[in-house]
Amino acid sequence: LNIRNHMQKAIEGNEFTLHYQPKFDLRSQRCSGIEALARWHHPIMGEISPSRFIPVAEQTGFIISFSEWALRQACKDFKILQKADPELPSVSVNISVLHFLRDNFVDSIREILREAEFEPACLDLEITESVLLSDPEDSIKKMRALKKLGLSLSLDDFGTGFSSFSYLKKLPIDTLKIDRSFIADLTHEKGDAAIVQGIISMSHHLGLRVVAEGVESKAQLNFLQRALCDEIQGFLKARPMPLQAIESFMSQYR
Ligand code: G
Ligand code: G
Ligand code: MN
Ligand code: NA
Repeated sequence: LNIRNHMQKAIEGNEFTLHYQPKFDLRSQRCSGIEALARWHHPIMGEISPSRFIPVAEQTGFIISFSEWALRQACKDFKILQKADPELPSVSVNISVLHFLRDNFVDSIREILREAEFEPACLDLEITESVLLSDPEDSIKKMRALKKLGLSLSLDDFGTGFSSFSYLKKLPIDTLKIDRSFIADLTHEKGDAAIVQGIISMSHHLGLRVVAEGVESKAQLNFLQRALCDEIQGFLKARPMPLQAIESFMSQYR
């Protein structure tokens, strides 16, 4: 099975779509944003998960055109969703390290925002700690330049990478997303509970908002509420869903 050769055609054939998973503010109970998650429906091979095709796209270099497609599509879809909920704050798009590290990454984001006539404050980019591995100072500069464009930055999958706390305090990010591996056993593993509580208080002292990912149970939600986590995302509240579904979800939610 060779998904490699099918990827360029897949963009042209509209085989990729973005699904959206809402995040919720624990204080106001309102939807605090949505995350775009790519889906590939191949006419013969069927559904191909991003955890399979993103790594292949990264190996082949296709990730750049894919990523630009995803950003453009998220901007388009967000404008539709804003009609269902004019108060919807922003859409988050996952950014591949390889895309982020390209010299012209900031220019490409600026160009996409301009072309889409998109309000920068409504775009959030999810990056991972791995952008710091090769040249941390250069990555921090890039992040500052992105913030200057007016968008927001989230640090995704936090806790699974190898970045050090000395960098964390320097990062011009807005939000930290606690990886779902720490949330999964939160209510029976003392160690995970301590780590999650610690990440939340540390983040607040650094002036960051905290999102807990992969919240699946009421018990996890209760813990996170007591720990003063800002936002949650996960199957307990909502799964990633197609544009039309999130559109009706949003209008019900208002
Ligand atoms: O939605 P799902 O759990 O299947 O996503 C699997 C992985 O693929 C996650 O790590 C997610 O961040 C990543 N992913 C989903 N959509 C995109 C995308 O548009 N771009 C990039 N770079 N990664 C994505
Ligand atoms: O790497 P990233 O955090 O972007 O990955 C998001 C992935 O997590 C998506 O593939 C999404 O489908 C998945 N996801 C979202 N909520 C939950 C959840 O509550 N439980 C589990 N197991 N996965 C989730
Ligand atoms: Mn993410
Ligand atoms: Na994650």
